[in-house]
Amino acid sequence: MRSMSVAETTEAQANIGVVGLAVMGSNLARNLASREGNRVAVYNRSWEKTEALLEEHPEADFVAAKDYKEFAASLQRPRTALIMVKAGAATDAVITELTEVFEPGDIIVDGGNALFTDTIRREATVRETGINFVGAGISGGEEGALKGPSIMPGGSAEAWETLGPILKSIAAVADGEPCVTHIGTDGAGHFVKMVHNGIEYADMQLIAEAYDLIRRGTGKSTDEIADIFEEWNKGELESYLIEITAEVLRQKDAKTGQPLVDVIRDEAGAKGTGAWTVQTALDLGVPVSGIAEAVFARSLSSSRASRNAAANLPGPDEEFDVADPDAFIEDVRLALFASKIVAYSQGFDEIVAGAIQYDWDINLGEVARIWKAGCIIRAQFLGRITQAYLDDPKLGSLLTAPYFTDAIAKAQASWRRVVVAAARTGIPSPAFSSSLAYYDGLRAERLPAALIQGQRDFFGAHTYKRMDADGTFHTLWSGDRSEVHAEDLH
Ligand code: NBP
Repeated sequence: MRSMSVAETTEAQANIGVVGLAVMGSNLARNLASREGNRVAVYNRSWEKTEALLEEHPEADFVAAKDYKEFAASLQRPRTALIMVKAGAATDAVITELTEVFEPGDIIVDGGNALFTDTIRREATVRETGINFVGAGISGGEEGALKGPSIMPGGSAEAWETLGPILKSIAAVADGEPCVTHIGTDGAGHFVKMVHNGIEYADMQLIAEAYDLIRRGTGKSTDEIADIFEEWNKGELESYLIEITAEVLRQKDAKTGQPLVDVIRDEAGAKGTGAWTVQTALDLGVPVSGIAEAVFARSLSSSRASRNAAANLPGPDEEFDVADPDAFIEDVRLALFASKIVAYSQGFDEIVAGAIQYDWDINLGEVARIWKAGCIIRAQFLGRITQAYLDDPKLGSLLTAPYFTDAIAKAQASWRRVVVAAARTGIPSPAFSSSLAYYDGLRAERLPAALIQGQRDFFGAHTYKRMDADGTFHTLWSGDRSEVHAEDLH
């Protein structure tokens, strides 16, 4: 169908509009236009991108606007616009423009990677105009945007009524259901998307550690390790990230013929959503150590100057000499699975804490369900999480759900062997080992935190609680008093 500019049309014709036609926006606009019943208004600050989209995709039913006024005029009421611009100041600028041409009842959706606290702020500001504002996390990158992403919208229930069918029409599908659900009010969608990205960091780091241990422990080639990952992808580790890892490992460099992974600099980049997940977890007091280690591991990798300066620091004398490579590889697989369960459990703990803090009613089983397709952490494994919350909606830690308890029970001997082998031979495995430490900390009957409470009370009179009595106590520690007194401060 031929695309039109608004000047050629006489009435509002589009049921959805997209502002921002870079990689994500143009692919989402094409995805929207490809679905029955949708007519898509498109606008980009610079006309070149709009023009390129129209020229390259004459098959799509777009109504192109040259300014915000034309864009608003091309939309049926309630007007619905999806913003896909660079997160931050650009989003605020577009919101300001749209609120000037939209009316009460219309809907502005920010599909960019906004920080959830920005979304909370924006929702409150836009709500005053009577316009609905929805922050929607969208995962899946360029391909997901075109073929079907996983979508995590927040915002009001009223906005969801109009928006729901449109988002369902473009989302990925898992088990016959679209990978989108109304997450909760205001910033809930972007919060959940942020945690999704944090889990993604942990998942990637764990896979990288598994690869490193196998390569250095067994001397297998990248092609052989690709075969191992392909095999793993047929079992409980089945996931998009395991699948693409095999492909990345198999890739040869066009210039040298070497495995591409050996040519790429070992300095991992980051765009910040992993750091947000950890910063937010620190504020909420939720231990997300697997995610934090993954973020820090990227920082360490890109600290080139420090790494150069430390290159000659002494390591262990012990060689990494694996006697039974097949048994070791199976140990690594199980260690990866156990650590992955910990990372997801920590991520869901953060969502629970966020929901309490910000008063969101988030269905955790639904969150796992909409991550089953379209997004980067998509995996069959997520079905187990959905089931765990269906079986027990009040479930505390995911680790206590029978399936996961069982999986870790089966994996833990391997997990411990791998962490010991890595420590003895000096192979960094921060995510494997911190996940194991978290697991042991969580299940410990008694932790050395009692000593920390003693230290705190000693230097700062921070008080402590006793095992054998209610109330808060402070001890008059040493000094010139010969006796130690405890007094109930209440
Ligand atoms: P970019 O993040 O590269 O942003 C480029 C777009 O922002 C262009 O359309 C540009 O218009 C527009 N823009 C800017 Br910059 N400043 C503007 C302003 N003041 N007013 C209006 N428009 C402005 O695009 P992207 O990679 O497609 O990502 C879009 C959003 O989706 C981001 O928030 C991103 O974080 C998120 N996201 C990306 C991915 C991914 O895989 N890339 C995945 C998931 C989410 P111009 O053409 O006139 O310069």
